[in-house]
Amino acid sequence: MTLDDLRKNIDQIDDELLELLNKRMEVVKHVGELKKHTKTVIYRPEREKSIIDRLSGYESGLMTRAAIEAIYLEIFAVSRNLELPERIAYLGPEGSFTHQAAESRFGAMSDYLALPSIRSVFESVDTGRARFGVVPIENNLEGIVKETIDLLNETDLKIVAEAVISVHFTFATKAEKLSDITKIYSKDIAFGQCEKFLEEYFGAKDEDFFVQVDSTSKAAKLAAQDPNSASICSHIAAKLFNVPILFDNIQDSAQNRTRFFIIGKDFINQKSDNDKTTIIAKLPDDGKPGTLVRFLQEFENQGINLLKIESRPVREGEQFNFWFLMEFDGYFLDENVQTIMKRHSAEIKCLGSYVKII
Ligand code: PRE
Repeated sequence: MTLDDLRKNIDQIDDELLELLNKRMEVVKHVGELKKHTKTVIYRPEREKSIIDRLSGYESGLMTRAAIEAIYLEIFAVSRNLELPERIAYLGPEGSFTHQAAESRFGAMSDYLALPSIRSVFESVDTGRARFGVVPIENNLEGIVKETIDLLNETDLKIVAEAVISVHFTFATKAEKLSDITKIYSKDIAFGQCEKFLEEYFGAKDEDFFVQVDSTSKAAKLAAQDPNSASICSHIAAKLFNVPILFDNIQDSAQNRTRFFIIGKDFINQKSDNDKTTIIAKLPDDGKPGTLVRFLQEFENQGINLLKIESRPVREGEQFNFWFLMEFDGYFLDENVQTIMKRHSAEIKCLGSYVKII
């Protein structure tokens, strides 16, 4: 077969695909109308997961789970926009890793709003300017993001889903040759995490060769304007500002992962077959020993697997008291979870149950 023949074949399949996608969107429109009547939420992460699980289970052909997921997340994004366009706020700037996390959930087609702080993301969701917000919660090298956990305590927003992004840095430049590069833009921590690469390719350089800027996306933007410069930035930032990627994955450690929360207002997920629940517990401080240990013991008694416990100081009062963010396997309406929730109803705030990714 010639290339022309093969392309004709592809054109024919694409026609069929488009016809099927149009058919799918017709059904989705009906779902949207139904949801409008019943006032139910559009975004259903657990349903999206079950569709991807089902399709990945067929194990036929060349489509891997990752490939199916990548394509379907875009299909879902188009579907949701058809049902009701929903804006997604994230901790910016454009091209940040949080932007990448947002796109990994909501696809490239959604209506995004880049905001300058974690607090402003929470506020935009609280006031309804955005339907969902995306914020970092922890990094496996740096630990918890205090601002996010404190705002989850202060506000009444819920966790809709979690996402995990491996932090990969790329080296992007418009220069033809490495020897043409006179400066490299990046953020301090990115320079720090790519030391081996910089040592290997650039060795000893004057201090002004490495230019620190506020964000890796800004670095990409600057590198786009000067062909004799380069930037260490995220893949998405290099793409966004059209700076060719010369090297990918240049970070010293491959184990750099950040976990994000997708937050929403008045949001309850339906139960899936693999849920995780996050709560905030403020245990009474009666000065007697064992309050925390007895509380934790209840989880074991109910056969609930605890995944995380993070303590934060109570700001008010004279004592150095603590409250806890806790995570465990299970759905908040499960009988064993409810036993604990009811017993401690005044002390527990449930932040949501959602599909477990890690
Ligand atoms: C659909 C779209 C958005 C939801 O997040 C989940 C699934 C889909 O395209 O399949 C349809 C839908 O709205 C639904 O099943 O509730």
